[in-house]
Amino acid sequence: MSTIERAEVLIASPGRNFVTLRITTSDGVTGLGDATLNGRELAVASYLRDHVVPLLIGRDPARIEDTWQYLYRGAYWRRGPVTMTAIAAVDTALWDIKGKVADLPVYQLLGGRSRDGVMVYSHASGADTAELLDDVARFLDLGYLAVRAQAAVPNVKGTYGVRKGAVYEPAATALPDEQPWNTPAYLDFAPTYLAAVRERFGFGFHLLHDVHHRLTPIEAARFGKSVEDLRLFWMEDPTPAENQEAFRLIRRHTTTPIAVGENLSSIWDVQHLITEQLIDYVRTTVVHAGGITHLRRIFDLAALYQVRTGSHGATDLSPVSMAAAVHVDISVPNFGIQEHMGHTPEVAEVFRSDVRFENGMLHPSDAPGLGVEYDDDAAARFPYDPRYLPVARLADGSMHDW
Ligand code: GCO
Ligand code: MG
Repeated sequence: MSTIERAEVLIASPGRNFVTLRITTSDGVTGLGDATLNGRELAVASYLRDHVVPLLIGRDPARIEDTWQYLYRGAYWRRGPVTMTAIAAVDTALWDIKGKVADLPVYQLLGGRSRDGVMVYSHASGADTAELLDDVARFLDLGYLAVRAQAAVPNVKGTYGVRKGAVYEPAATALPDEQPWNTPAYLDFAPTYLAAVRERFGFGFHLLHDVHHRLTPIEAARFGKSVEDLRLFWMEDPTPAENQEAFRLIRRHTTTPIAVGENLSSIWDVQHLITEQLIDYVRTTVVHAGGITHLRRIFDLAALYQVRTGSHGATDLSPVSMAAAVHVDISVPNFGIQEHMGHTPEVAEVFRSDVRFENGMLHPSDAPGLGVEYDDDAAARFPYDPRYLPVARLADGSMHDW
């Protein structure tokens, strides 16, 4: 019987930090799993290195479900992003290994294709409406069928989601950047630029918007109502989701579809959102929600309630996660959309991925496993670089959700 012989925690920062788990079997087969938790990377690295790797050595790499249960139940302490990201890394690496052993791409192990390609959205942004419109035009020219639109709220420095250079990277400082927030200004301004996008480009593509947890339920209800005629594909994270009940209030007031889940880590965190049909898209991901095994469980629950998938795919998800996401997305019956921000050439030097973008869709690799390789020599050129996500404060100095 083949056994797990080695499990290495690899940390590299090709422009941003990534933590990767590489498992090697006694037959010399390797599997990769993403373990990146933006701004809290070393916590997952330690969880894996100090508490999980010793438990993996000698285990049967083919027993994916059993290993998942062993790490989840065996921790005693339940859920949480650090635990679930660590379990996800192991799970993803074992699926990669299973694919390589079977000589099949992972999506074939998941039941094969349910569709020809995975529709993705990318991020258009601007310092003002005019700049945003130019950026939307650029993404439509690139063939995107869906575009997310965010513009800087006047006089709110560092509004969420607005790109400064070529790449949007919020975890940009050695200590958390303090950014102001002003809800009334946002509520007045955001509907105007979303309307400007529809006026200029029409309704022939999907338009998305990320509220990024900034509103109370009643404010979110008002926002959703005010943009109903613009027929958004979704408004994302309109209010924080610790209290799943909160979404019932939003639902009572608006038909604007809702997407939630990028910072949630288990099926229990989205249980009521799904079973009470309080959302339309669930944004949990391979890396932060327990790997392919657990994500499929969430997506299957969602399918029962006509909730579709819309996984997170920001730059802090490594190409390993993005590849795994595309294998899942192409196979599940209730796929909705996949976020795709893309990575820089430096990231591609460390992670060689065969995922292809064509006509607004991503296509999985047909290589056995996930189809991603890790280049240790390239990684050695990009050592860990401590970075934090920003925090948000209101005008009176009190903390707000970033
Ligand atoms: C998104 C997200 C990201 C997050 C980031 C945090 O919709 O893509 O909101 O931009 O802020 O992933 O690490
Ligand atoms: Mg988001």
